[in-house]
Order: sequence, then C-alpha cells, then structure tokens
Amino acid sequence: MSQLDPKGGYTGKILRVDLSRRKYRIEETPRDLMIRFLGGRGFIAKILLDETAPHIDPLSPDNKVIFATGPLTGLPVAGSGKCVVGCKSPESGGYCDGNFGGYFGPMLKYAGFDAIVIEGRSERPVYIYVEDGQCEIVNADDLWGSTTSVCETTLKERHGRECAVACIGPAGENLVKYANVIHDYGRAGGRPGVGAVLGSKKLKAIVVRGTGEIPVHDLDSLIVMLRDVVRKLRDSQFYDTWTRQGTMVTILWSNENSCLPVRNFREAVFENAHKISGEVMEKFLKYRTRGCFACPTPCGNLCRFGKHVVELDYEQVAMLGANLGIDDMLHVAYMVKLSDEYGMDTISLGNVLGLAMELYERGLITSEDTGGVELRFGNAEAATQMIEMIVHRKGIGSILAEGVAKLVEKYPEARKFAMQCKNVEISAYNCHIAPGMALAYATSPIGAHHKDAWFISIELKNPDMSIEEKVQKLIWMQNIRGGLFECIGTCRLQWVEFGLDLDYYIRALRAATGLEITLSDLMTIAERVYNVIRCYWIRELGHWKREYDYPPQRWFEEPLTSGPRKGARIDRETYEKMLQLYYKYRGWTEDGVPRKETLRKLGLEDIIEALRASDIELPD
Ligand code: PTT
Ligand code: SF4
Repeated sequence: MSQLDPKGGYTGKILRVDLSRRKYRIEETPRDLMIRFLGGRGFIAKILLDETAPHIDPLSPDNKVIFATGPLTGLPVAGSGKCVVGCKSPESGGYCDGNFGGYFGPMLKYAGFDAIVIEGRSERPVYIYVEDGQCEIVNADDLWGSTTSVCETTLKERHGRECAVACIGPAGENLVKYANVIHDYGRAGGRPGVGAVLGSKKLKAIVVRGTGEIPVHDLDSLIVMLRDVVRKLRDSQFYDTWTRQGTMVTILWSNENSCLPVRNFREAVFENAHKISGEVMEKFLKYRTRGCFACPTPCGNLCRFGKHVVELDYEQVAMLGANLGIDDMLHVAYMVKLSDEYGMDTISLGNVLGLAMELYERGLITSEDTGGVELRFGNAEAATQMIEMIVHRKGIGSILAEGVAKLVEKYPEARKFAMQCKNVEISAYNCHIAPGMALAYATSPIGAHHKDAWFISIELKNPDMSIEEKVQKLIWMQNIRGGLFECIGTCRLQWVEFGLDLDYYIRALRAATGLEITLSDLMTIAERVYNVIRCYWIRELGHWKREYDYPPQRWFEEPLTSGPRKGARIDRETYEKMLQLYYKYRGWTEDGVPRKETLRKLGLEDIIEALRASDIELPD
C-alpha cells in the first residue's frame, strides 16, 4: 500500500470519554492506526493492547470499551452500517468484540468521530450524548433498570427520532457475563460480555446524532459502483428468498446436513425442525425484512407474535429452539424478545440453558437447586422462568449468569458436556461431522463464534478436500471475514450469501481513502490483527496452551446417535494434525505462540517489546 495519508473515509478524530472524571477529550485518529489497522476490530485490538495494563479485572474502571467504525462505514457502499464494539471480556478474560449494524456507526461518523474510547467508571448511572463534535455525560438514574426498548424510546423522545442509541438492559446492569449491547430495537453486538463491562461502568447508553459529512476521495465512483452492485444483488435469484427469510433459511439447511445443535449439541437433527423453520417464521412476518443503513439485501425478520414484535435470526432460533428441544415458534420468539429487552446474548443463553437442562436430566442439578423449576429439554415455560432468574440473578440463575465455565466449576462432571471454547459458548453449528468448523470455533480470536469463519458450508460441499487445503482455506476465510470485514465497516453478508466480488470492497476502499490498497495489503492487515489479538490473550493469561485451541470434548467422544450421520464424531488425530498445520501457516509455534519473526514481518516489533515488559519472551 502506498504510504500516503488517507484522503477520505475517516473523520480523523477519536472521542475519549473518562467516566471517572466526567471529562472528555478529542484526539486525532493516529495515522498508524488507519494505515496499518484500518478500523473496527483493528483499532480496538491495538488500542486495548497499547493502552490497558496487563491482567486488569474486566469489570474494573481500568477496562476500556471501544466503539470503532471502519473507513467505509456511513459511505454509499453496500451494507456500510456496521460498527464494532470491544473490550477485555469478563467471560473469557481475553479479547472480545462484536459487530452490529443499524445506524449507530454511520451516525457516529456524521457526528465527527471514527471511534469512541470509554474509560473509567461513573459513580451513578449515566449516558453519553454525542452531537456534532460535542459530548455530554448525562445522569441516567431514571433509565437504570429499564429494558432496552424503553431506554431507546425514552432517549429518542428526548433527543429526536433521528439519533442513534446503543444501550444495555438489566442483564448488563446485573453483570450477566454474556450481556450485550442493543441498538435499533434488535441489532445486537458484543456477545462475550461487552454489556456487562458497560454495566460495571454504570453506562446505560450512548446516544449519537450527527449532521456532518465524511470526507471521501472519490464520491462519484462510490455512487456509480453502488448503483451497479444494487442492480446485481436485486437481480440475484436468491434475493426473494433472502429478503423473506434472511438467515432463517439456514434452519432446514443445518437440519438436512446434520449440523443443527439439538439438546445441548448431543444430536444434530431435530425431529421438529419444520416447526421452527424460515417458512413457519414467514407466517408471522410483520413487514418484509428490514435492513441496516445502505443495505441492498435487508435481512431483519421483524415478526409479530401476539402483542410482541421481534427480530428473528438463525442463531437465536437454533439455540433457543432446537438446542433446548423446544419446537414452539411462539415461545422461541418470546425468549428472543426477552433477551433483546434484557440485553443478553441469545447464543450464549441457549447454550447455558442447554447445559443446565442436560445436568438436570442427568440428576446433577436437582429441582431443589432450581427452586422447583422442571428444567427439562422441551420445557419452554421452565426455560423462560430461568431467563428471569438469570437476569435478576436469583438462586441458580446467578450461576447460570456467569456462563458455562462457572457451571463446570460448580459441577465438575459438566466439563464433558460444556460446549465452549476459551470459556465462550459455541454458536449454532454442531460439528460432529465437521472438524474444519470445529477448528474455526476453537481458533476464533474471541472464543467460540462462527463470525470469523463459517467454514461448515465449504467443508460440506467439498468432502474430499485434503487437510492441508482445508486449513489454508480456513485461514484465508478468517482473514477475509475476521480481518477484512471486521475492519472496513461493512456487512459481510452480501459477499457470503450473494457472492458479491471482493474486488468491489477493494475498489470502494480506494475510492473512499485514495490509498492504492490491494487484496494482499488487506491480507497483511488481517494477519497483523490476528497476531495482535493472539498476543493480547497471551499477555492477559501470562502463557498459552495448545488445549486453549481445542473444541469441546463432546465432538470427539460422543458420536451422534441418530440421523443420517449416526456414529459421526471428530477424529482426534485428524484434529491434532489440522491444528499443527494451522499454527505452522500462521507462523506460530507448536503451542500456538506467535514467533518474533512473524511479528517482525508484520511490522509488530512494538508488540514483542510490550510482551517483554510483561515478562513474556516470545520465541524466535
Ligand atoms: C452476533 C450474534 C449473532 S450473529 C446473532 S444472529 W447472526 C445473535 N443476535 C442476537 C440478537 O439479535 N439479540 C440478542 N439479544 N442476542 C443476539 N445474539 C447473537 O449475536 C447481525 C447480522 C448477522 S445475524 C450476522 S450472522 C452477520 N454478522 C456480521 C459480522 O459479525 N460482521 C460483519 N462485518 N457483518 C456481519 N453481518 C451479519 O450481521 P456479535 P446485527 Mg451482531 C436480535 O454482534 O457479538 O458478533 O454477535 O449485529 O446488526 O444484529 O446484524 O445469524
Ligand atoms: Fe444489516 Fe442484514 Fe443488510 Fe447485513 S444483510 S447490512 S445485517 S440488514
């Protein structure tokens, strides 16, 4: 990439808010961050490593929460409504982030900022109000305890309907370890506890309103490219199904391919999948799907269930439906609604409830422990009661609020059935038949999440792929999804689902910034980001062990007992070989530690020094 300064795409300013001192300041966005880390996840990872002390308590004032946009956020580019939010996770103790759409990211840039860095802790509940280069920290006593929709509506009534609100619900306030941030009544981000970190800072919401313009190098080209892309996407054969079902098209696909999570991932085919499918959901659609800012392929399934309106996605219905043995769409939708209102991640919630149900059925948790709640698979009422107990930390709900790792600590036998990597709950793909997807979960930089590599579809379509090819392809995919898309500020679904050419994003980046960026530059940035995050984990834990990159035991040891793939499980030896290759291709040691040589090639000498300052000497 040419070393010139970007001529557009960035506002050039970062807002820093110190809640302890109730002060804010505005800084220039460092050129190094823009050129070498691009935006979004790249900004967050580098800022956390540079600016937070090692081993801090994630729920202390020392943690920082960063909302970061990318150079394409808010511009006329397909799906450019995305913003990444991250911090040190209270669930995993390592790096975490989440990517949410809607309007918050674009509005933040119109207000004049590429990112907000939130530091310290307020004594009383507050919210941050940002408007066109100004910032105010406002008392939020009246909002504390409110659900996310009440909070968002109240703040919009106060500041105008056009402002964008990102807030936490009671789950974040009560430090539920998988509380997330909710925006636009149903956009959710920050699975491994960003909501809890905001709760610990007594920060209820961030409201942004902006009327400014983002500098752009070549706006005309961006507009011409967007017109062309919109036409292509709308002409796609898949467009009609997608805008009726969005990610819900995946329920039946996963069931047919034996990768749906069923009853705590014990099985992979749900006998009643047809009752919670995209087709069933369509009957409840309130409108056609709604979209984020500048989205040509809207996927938000806004459904009406009785008096509730709720947005449904594959992950939520798989985790709170099939994974709990629940086949009543109305009830699943109600649980999703509760999660959005309370500000809690539906994936982790479904995973934690699944484990608790399994422990109950095995007699390890008793009805005395649950306060009489019959926590069995298929019991939707019990699951709902448990959600209330988790959010309000009542009885055993307080343990469940800590995530599956705490359940394992309390009930050691649960280790065999705990579906997590790095203490973050696995999302909705069962991997008995898919070792490559298991590797994707296990090496995801934020703990188990499908977002860095939805490898399962490639793996299933190419059953004869060699393991070398698989691992290379997986790393490529992580770099594109977790590197490129998490940094540039656009949605990845137009690429994933519609096959939109990657070249479009490169041309858009050139037009936005004026930098002569190539795909190879972007892959280097992605490698850089992956290495910085791995070094952050190592610094925080003080060491690294190969086992931290293993998937759950169940996939190795308990073959599927039903369905067309009965008997399938992951072969441990194959997995070990894949992991070894993964480390080799990443330039890491046999134990998963980045080598100095790898970091030097990426221009990350400062990270070698940073770890040395924490008494960690990386290998040559
Ligand atoms: C994301 C995770 C997902 S991923 C889903 S559904 W998915 C769940 N959604 C939740 C929700 O809703 N409410 C709730 N209380 N908890 C929820 N937890 C779960 O959170 C999301 C879309 C989706 S829908 C996906 S895959 C894609 N994700 C992208 C990504 O990560 N990066 C990117 N550049 N583009 C993406 N496009 C797609 O965006 P986390 P959103 Mg989400 C109600 O953040 O922490 O990663 O968790 O942002 O605006 O809702 O769009 O089948
Ligand atoms: Fe938002 Fe869905 Fe469009 Fe992506 S495809 S920008 S998540 S509405």
